[in-house]
Amino acid sequence: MAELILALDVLDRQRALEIARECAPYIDAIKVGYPLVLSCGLSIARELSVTRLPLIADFKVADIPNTNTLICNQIFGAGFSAVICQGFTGMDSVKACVTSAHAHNGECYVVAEMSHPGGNEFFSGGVAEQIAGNAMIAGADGIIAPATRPDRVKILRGFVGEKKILSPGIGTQGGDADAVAALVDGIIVGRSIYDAPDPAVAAKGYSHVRHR
Ligand code: OMP
Repeated sequence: MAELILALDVLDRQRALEIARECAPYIDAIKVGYPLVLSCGLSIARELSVTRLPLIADFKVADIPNTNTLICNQIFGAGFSAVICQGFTGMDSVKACVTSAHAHNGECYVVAEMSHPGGNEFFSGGVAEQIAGNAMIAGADGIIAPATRPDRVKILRGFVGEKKILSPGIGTQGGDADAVAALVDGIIVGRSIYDAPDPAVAAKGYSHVRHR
């Protein structure tokens, strides 16, 4: 059984709220990133809270520890329940995000390997494995691993054990929800839901992964 996480990468506030409301019965969390926040501001988190769903801030935080702390404190202060950070910045930077998350009763997920074709250009030869292992030592709640490469998800599972794997790259990027859902704790779906003629119908179409 995997959670279904909607990546709400739309730019218009009303459209975002409408899609979130309509899809809410079929999803477990909403992921918000730079596109929506740069367009509407951090206050979009409070507006989305009407859905009563966990809100994941996907800012792929990747700075020195002090700056990461300042960023994450803003994120959780705005009402988000989880943050996504990069792991290549090193253990101290990841720990800063984890510490902020846990101080706010939130969660921190670390990108181990990205889903797009360039995602393993530099992250090869064991780098993703090391990032996943370090994320666990830093106390992270889980990692992000690519639905476009289920074989890599299986390998990365060996480094995170029972901790969560959230997996983007389903649908538009080519990943198959059914091939990945059994391997992970959450699938992240954006365009295949929000760009569909009826996003709620599209979300419902993926929601069988929640009852496996
Ligand atoms: P779609 O390709 O439209 O389904 O969107 C995928 C979402 O997951 C987007 O918000 C991406 O920014 C995000 N994402 C990836 O696609 N690949 C990754 O490796 C990591 C992320 C992420 O961290 O969420």
